[in-house]
Amino acid sequence: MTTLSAAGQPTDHGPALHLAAATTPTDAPIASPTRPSVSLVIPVRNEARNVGWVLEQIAHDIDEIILVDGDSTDVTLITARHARPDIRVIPQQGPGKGSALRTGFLAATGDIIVMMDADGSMSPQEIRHYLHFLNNGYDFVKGSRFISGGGSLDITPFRGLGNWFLLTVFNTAYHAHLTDLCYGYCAFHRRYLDHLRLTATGFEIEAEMTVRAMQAGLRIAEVPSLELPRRTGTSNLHAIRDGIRVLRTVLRHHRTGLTGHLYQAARNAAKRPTVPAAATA
Ligand SMILES: Nc1nc2c(ncn2[C@@H]2O[C@H](COP(=O)(O)OP(=O)(O)O)[C@@H](O)[C@H]2O)c(=O)[nH]1
Ligand SMILES: [Mg+2]
Repeated sequence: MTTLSAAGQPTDHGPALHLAAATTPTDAPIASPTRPSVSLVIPVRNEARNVGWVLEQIAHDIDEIILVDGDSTDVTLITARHARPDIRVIPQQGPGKGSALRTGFLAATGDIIVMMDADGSMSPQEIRHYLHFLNNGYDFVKGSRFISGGGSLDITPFRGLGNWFLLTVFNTAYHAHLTDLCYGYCAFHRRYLDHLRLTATGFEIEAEMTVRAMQAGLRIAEVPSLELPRRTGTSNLHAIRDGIRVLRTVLRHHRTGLTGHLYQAARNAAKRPTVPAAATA
């Protein structure tokens, strides 16, 4: 894994399995010989008062904007289409933000997929930083609010503590040196979507993506991101319920080292089916 320091200097912490593949002729951008095409996936649920502000700032060199709707009951979709008539709107398959993102990823056609929220907490101007690193050898780029140059005006102290705890568990379990875990601003090459093997349905999707990217040996970069306050409305996240889901996700996939083997042994023991009484007769 490779992360970037605040100064943008790479520091290697592990194997970089996919760099060679990224330079093969078969991976050349389809849309243009010079620039890979970009799909932006935005999960949206009742963000009528925020989504227009977000869409109006998206640069026109983003090739495709996919809004994945979670049964919004307000005028989110009307507002969105008014702001950007060229957006694609698709309904999410399954419940939760995770299902919405997975629906959007499958529908995306760009060489690169960027995901961001619709509540105004993420600035579309930062997209170019993610693209810069993807266009220069990295496979998976995640925003971080906790490296120099980043920050959050949205996170509560309680959620900050939870994120720190979950990040510590993650870094310990996977021998990683990341600085943020539960943050939904992220980008990756679409050719790695299958490697991520995503199954999460809720807010734990972001942690699952990071875990899977680590396990697949993708070159990971973190870029500083400033999380702005949600413009209006309230968060859909429940800190304790969703925090537990993130913890379970991080531990479920942990298979290396003594702790990973112990954890999987305990899981398997707990899952072992009991033999029905009739079958033993
Ligand atoms: N499609 C869809 N979008 C969702 C769902 N839950 C949240 N979102 C969107 O995901 C983004 C982040 O949600 P938010 O409530 O702000 O969570 P927070 O940023 O973690 O506090 C926003 O754009 C929401 O509209 C969902 O169930 N379905
Ligand atoms: Mg938010």
